[in-house]
Order: sequence, then structure tokens, then C-alpha cells
Amino acid sequence: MYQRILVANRGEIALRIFRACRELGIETVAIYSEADRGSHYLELADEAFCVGPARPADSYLRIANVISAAEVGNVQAIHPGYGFLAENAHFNEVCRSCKIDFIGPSPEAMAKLGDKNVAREMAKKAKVPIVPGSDGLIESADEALRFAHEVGFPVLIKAVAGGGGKGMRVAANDLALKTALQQAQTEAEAAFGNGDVYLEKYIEQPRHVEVQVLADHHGNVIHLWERDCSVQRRHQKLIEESPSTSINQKTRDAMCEAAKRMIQQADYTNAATVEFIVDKEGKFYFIEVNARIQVEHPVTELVTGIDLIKQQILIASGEKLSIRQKDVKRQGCAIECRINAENPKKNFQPSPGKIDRLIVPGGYGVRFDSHAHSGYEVPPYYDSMIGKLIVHQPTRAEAIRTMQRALAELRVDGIHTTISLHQEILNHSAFVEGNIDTTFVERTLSIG
Ligand code: MV4
Repeated sequence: MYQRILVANRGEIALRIFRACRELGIETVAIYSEADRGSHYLELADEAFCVGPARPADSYLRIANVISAAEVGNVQAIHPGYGFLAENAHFNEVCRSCKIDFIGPSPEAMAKLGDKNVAREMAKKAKVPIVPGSDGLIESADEALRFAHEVGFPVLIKAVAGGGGKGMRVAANDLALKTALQQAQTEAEAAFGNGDVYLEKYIEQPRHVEVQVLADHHGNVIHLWERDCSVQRRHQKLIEESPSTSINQKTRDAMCEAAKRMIQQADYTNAATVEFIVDKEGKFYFIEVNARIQVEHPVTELVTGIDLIKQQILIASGEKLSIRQKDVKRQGCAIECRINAENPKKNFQPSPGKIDRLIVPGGYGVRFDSHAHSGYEVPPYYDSMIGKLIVHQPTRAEAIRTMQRALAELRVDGIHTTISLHQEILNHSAFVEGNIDTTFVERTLSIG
């Protein structure tokens, strides 16, 4: 087992990893930018190094500085968290060449799954349902038109280097397709340095359901059931829950088995999330694999009783999974609300600044993962999420009640937050009835 791990991240996920390491008896090395200097959560690490100025490109994304901190800190492994370098195959490769374990998949598996068209091909081989789509990349407008007439409009143009909704464009007819194709290729080239695109039939008003998977270096792969992430706005997830209200048990079993086949096909190790969309008829389709631990991992931890960060560390250190598939029971319902420093009344513009007072909810079934505290200065340079409020109860109705209570207790004075938005969603009949798809927020709420 490792003696020391560097956590190449900041905020709540860095704190989450410090805590898991502390319990495993592993020392931790933190990194921080000038903007995060003096943050309280850094005190929960054993050592901390400044890796540069506030801008992510000059600090958390500066590979040479992160690796230098790892060398000086004399660590055996690096946990990347999510975002920043978590899915950067080059950084993964640099860790390997410096003989530092990357707590995640191999660079090869990460690179393959980062190409959304390669991932589609792998899904086909693994007999995982995919959306009817082009057979590989689209080279010309004529080819795109031919495909679109085959499956029928609307179609979705996707960048192979995209993901998470980036580099996507919907086209409803021939003329729109020609324009959208050019725009998507230009945008993808600019954003990812790779303008390659492929096409899929556009599944309207889908549900977004993802399956958590763990795979060790000894051929063991287990799923830890699904999470429903349909409540989102402009590809930013707001609320996640398990189990999903979108699928029945037959679909759930098929989706979870498909997720395991996908991970086996990709020769993947460590934690992954296999993402699907579900259409109105209840059919599911593979979308992409997220080769990292996700923000919403506590939802799965609460319903399965499994600490996913500890499992990641044990797998990376070479240990065999001690959990067999038949041991993965799911109990109750968990719901997570992302608490962002944003103003829902001003188009969700970021609301950095000083938290004059933070009062954290508690009581039975309540967890609050956050690095924030009274007097904490929310910096303007990074993601606006300041914490995650997660509840766990035997039934969804009870979980909703507990979340409503916890949101009413939560106090974040001095900045704007998404608390009121979550209260509106939790009180909405469509949410209570479990009748939500990915267009729910934009379509029904006053915030649009
Ligand atoms: C789709 C889709 C509908 N049809 N693909 C791609 C990125 C992933 N995170 C979600 N993606 C989607 N892929 C086809 N063929 C719908 C989504 C999707 C979505 C799309 C637009 C706006 C919000 C969305 C939220 C979840 C899923």
C-alpha cells in the first residue's frame, strides 16, 4: 500500500481524498494555487505545495509543476480527482514515465475512451446498444445527408474529441445540416484541436442515466448500480439520484451488465462511469465513458455503503477487489444537490466572494461534502461548486423530504447560491413524480 499520495486537485474533492487517505493511513500531499493559499482544507493534508498563480493553466493544469510537487513530496501515486488533469492522457503518461502511479485507468484506456467515435466502435463490439449513427467519421456534407436520410431527422453532430455536451449540434433538415456540420467541425477544431465529427440520430428529451463501475488489475469488474442525472441545465448537472425513476428492473439489469461489458472491452481499470441516454420508449443507448471519479459519486456510496475513493486507491495499488458482484446490494434512495456559488436570478452568473456565515445541515441521513466554511472566500477562477448536499433514506419520498429539510437548514450568507433553485425543483410535481428528462429545467422552471 502507498505511503504518500499527491492529490492533484482542489476544494471539496481534494478534501474528500485527504479524508479517505487519512483513514487508510496514507499521508497526503496537497497542491494549491496562489488563490487557494491559506484555505482551511489544505490543513487536512500532511504537506502542501504552491504550484503557481490563480489561473488553472498556470497552476492546477501545469503538469511540470504538479510532477515537481510529487517528486519533492516523495509520493508513490497521484489522485487527479475530477476536472483539471483527471482525463488528460498525456499527464497520465508523464506519471507513468516518472514511475508515479496514476490513480485511474491506463493512458491507453483513457485515450481510447476520450475518442467518442472509438468508444462507439468499442460499444458495438461489446454488444452495448448505441444510437443509430454514421459508421465512423463524417468526411463530407453529402455523406452526412445520406446518413440523415437513412435514419431521419433530427440528427446530432458530435465531435470525436468532445464530450459532456461540448462540440454537439442538432440539425432538423438538409439545409440546417450543411450549416451545422461546418460549424461543428470549426468549433471542434478550435476547442479540441481535432475537427473530426460523427453523426447520430437525435434522441429527443432523453433521460440521462449512468452506471458506476469498478475494475481491478486482476480481471474483476463490478457495477455499483445507476445514477439518474436528468436534472441538468446546459450540460451542468444539478441533481443526481439513485435509483433512477426512468428505468424498470429489467432495463436496469441490462444497462448495468452492458456497462460492465463496455469496461471489459476497453481493458479499463479503476473507477469509471458508463453514460447512457434513455428514450421515451425506455430504450437505452450508450453515450460515453467518464474515465474518472465523478462529482456525484457520494450518491452511489450512500446506497451501496462502498467508499469509492478508497476502492480507487486499493485498485491502483494492485489489490484485488474484495467486493464481488453479488455483494453489491443497494439500499434506499440517495439524492444529491450541487450547491453552486451562482445567482439563478441572473442567468446563473458566478457569485464569488466571502461567505459571511455557513451553517451546515445535519441529522439522520444528511451528508454535506464541502471545503467551504464561515469566512471562506470563494475564488472566481474555478468551478462554482462550493459543496454537495446529499441525503439518504429508505424511500424516495423520504429522501425528498429530508432534502427539503436540509436545504431549508443550509445557510450560505454573503454570496448567491443555487439553494433556492433546488428548493423549487424538489417541490415541483414533475420531480416528485419522477417524471423528468434532460429538458425539464429549461422547459419548466422560471429560470429557463
Ligand atoms: C445525445 C442526446 C440525444 N441524442 N445523443 C452527449 C454528451 C452527454 N453528456 C449527453 N449527450 C447527449 N447525447 C443523441 N444521439 C442527448 C444528450 C444529452 C443532452 C444533450 C443536449 C442537452 C442536454 C443533454 C443532457 C443529457 C444528455
